[in-house]
Amino acid sequence: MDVTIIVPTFNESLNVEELVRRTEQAVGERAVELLFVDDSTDDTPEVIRRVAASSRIPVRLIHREEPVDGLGGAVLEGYRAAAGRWAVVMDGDLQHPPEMLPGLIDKALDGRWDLVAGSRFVPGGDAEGLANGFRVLLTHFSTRLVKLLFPRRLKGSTDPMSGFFAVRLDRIDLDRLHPRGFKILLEVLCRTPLRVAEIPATLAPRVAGESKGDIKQAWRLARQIVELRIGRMPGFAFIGLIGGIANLAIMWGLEHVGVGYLSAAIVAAATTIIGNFVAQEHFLYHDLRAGARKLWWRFSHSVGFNGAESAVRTFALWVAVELLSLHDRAVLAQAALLVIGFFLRYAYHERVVYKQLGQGGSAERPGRPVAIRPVPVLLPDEAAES
Ligand SMILES: Nc1nc2c(ncn2[C@@H]2O[C@H](COP(=O)(O)OP(=O)(O)OP(=O)(O)O)[C@@H](O)[C@H]2O)c(=O)[nH]1
Ligand SMILES: [Mg+2]
Repeated sequence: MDVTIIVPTFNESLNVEELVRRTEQAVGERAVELLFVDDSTDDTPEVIRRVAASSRIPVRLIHREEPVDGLGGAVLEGYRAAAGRWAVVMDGDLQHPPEMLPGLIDKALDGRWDLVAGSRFVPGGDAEGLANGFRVLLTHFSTRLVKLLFPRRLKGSTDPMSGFFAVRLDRIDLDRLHPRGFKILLEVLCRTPLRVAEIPATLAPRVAGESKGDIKQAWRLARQIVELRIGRMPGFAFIGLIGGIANLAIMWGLEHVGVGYLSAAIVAAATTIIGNFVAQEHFLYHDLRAGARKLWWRFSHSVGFNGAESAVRTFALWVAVELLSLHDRAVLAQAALLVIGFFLRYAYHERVVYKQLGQGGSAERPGRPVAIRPVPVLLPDEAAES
């Protein structure tokens, strides 16, 4: 199977039949399957089963009785169950005309790309189907914003919020995608270095059925962008804070039993530096350990950088206070230096200590094997029975 076309559906019973017919027509002899991931509360699953019975291409259905993580969760579920090497995501309300499929699939299969996205903002593309003025504004604003926030990863994309795209499944790590982010393309692009191409895409007006809430979508997008951009920073800050408190507690305890203050400070520092590292390894970067350098390397670089940072910070404080005569602002200077030090340490751990080897040149990067979730094809007999 070359391509799995994943169609997330939420109450799209009026659109399913036309979608399957037009998809069959459009894809011709290409080796594709259709996979509906359905969270509907109406009769959409029954309609899918009925239409599948007479479909020329294989149609499969995952109906989620307890949908988790909405649209994003549905697409991830589709990725996990896809039989194709490539997966296309296409809306179930015919806003993405299935006639665009051949262009997308053929470009995907020409072997030069890891991801091919339909863009509304290249010549030949068209976003006329955005439901209202608010949507138009939101789309343009958020596209600008994410391009500003992720200049490197989104360099090759003019429409990172598009919902119509194809990705090579062995190039992405499904465990690293956060399904809560409902703009899955943005999620994929920001988390993985990929060779990206675009084709012009049309966003047609919704054919039938209801449009989903606007404000809620804007809110979810905002949360997704924050999560993508600052990622593990809150966790990093939390571990640092706990470490700071532990440091003081240890020093206080040691002094209490008669240890000199310098020895107490050294023991406290050594203990918290090691404690911080252990906490980072176990709670914050546990998913990145396997792809990063060896344990001793991570340890020595983490501890080495933290040690160097605090030495440089102390020196900088001395420079600020003594040479710039900030005697009455020493605490303020220390606060500013701590903030700068925090960002430097965070960046160093993200970029160096837990850098994923094999990222950068995506061509040779072996993706993780994807556990295929078996979902039976809706064969004519079976569909007729149910
Ligand atoms: N499985 C699943 N599909 C969803 C969910 N929310 C939306 N969808 C489907 O995802 C596709 C895109 O959603 P739409 O509601 O069309 O989103 P939109 O195109 O931004 O907005 P409108 O068309 O104006 O509603 C459609 O096929 C929906 O049926 C969900 O929670 N679960
Ligand atoms: Mg739609």
